[in-house]
Amino acid sequence: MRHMLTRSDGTPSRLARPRRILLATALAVASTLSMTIASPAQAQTITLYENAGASGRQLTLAMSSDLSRLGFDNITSSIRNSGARRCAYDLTNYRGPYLAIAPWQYLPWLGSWNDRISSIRRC
Ligand SMILES: [Ca+2]
Repeated sequence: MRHMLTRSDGTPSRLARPRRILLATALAVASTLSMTIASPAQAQTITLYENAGASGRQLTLAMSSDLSRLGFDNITSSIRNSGARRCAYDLTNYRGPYLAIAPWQYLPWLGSWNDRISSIRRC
């Protein structure tokens, strides 16, 4: 197809340029749309990571969760919150001291809260 739009001297014909611009515009619109659609879904989740810097095993939660039931008790080392404020509790069933996590906050290392979180919910 591209050969048909190329002159004998190898330069693109006048038809080729508008088509390329149209394609670029379509890609830009598609990219904008996918970002717009993705944001509301992500806004409801928080992801816990086994290791620092958002690495190792991970668990993404959309609702209040007791981590002992999910095999993720006392192992979280970093957190990426993709949504509303949440509280991470030292004990099961949302008890004990808690760590407040701001909306959209990324915590690459939990410091004194490393390997402590046992339950988490919006607060
Ligand atoms: Ca704990």
